[in-house]
Amino acid sequence: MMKNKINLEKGILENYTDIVIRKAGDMQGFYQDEETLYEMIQNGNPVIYEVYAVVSEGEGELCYAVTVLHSGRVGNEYYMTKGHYHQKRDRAELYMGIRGHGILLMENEGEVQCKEMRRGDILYVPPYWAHRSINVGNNEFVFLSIYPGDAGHDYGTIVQNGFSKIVIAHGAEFSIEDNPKHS
Ligand code: M6P
Ligand code: ZN
Repeated sequence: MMKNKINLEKGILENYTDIVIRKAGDMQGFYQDEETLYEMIQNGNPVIYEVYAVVSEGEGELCYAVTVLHSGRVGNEYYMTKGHYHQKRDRAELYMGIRGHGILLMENEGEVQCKEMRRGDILYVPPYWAHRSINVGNNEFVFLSIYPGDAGHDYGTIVQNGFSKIVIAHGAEFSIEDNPKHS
């Protein structure tokens, strides 16, 4: 697939090779409020985010994806992606905001970076940094990501330790706080 198109208004990638839909039930172990998450799973198991990707695996290749992160909360924590390190830790990634208002939370050896992302913002995830996106807005948060074909996703470390910070809603505002479950 040499040519492709994103509908920038809708944030839809026209031709994708892979789709991942993550519902509340796929997010167990990632949120603080396990009880509320469980209730959500019982009451319709809503979609948290969708990833439309063009995947070219292998060294030297590039993959890219449009992620549609829905607006919502699990307790007072915003809808977010699982977050991951790259299996090959020295692989970087590039993000560009398409629609909505989000945060890119990054972490490496106890150091945390937190960047807001809106339409047109370009954010660089350096090698070795774990990354998670969080929708702090009232509409869908949509962004493009580009990453090496051999990067791979390591979710295990995040499931085990979490990120050291969490993003919490206080009315219409958000705040970044220490993760009490972080180990
Ligand atoms: C971005 C990229 C993808 C990733 C997706 C969802 O589009 O980083 O590689 O799969 O976000 O994030 P996660 O895999 O952490 O759920
Ligand atoms: Zn990545």
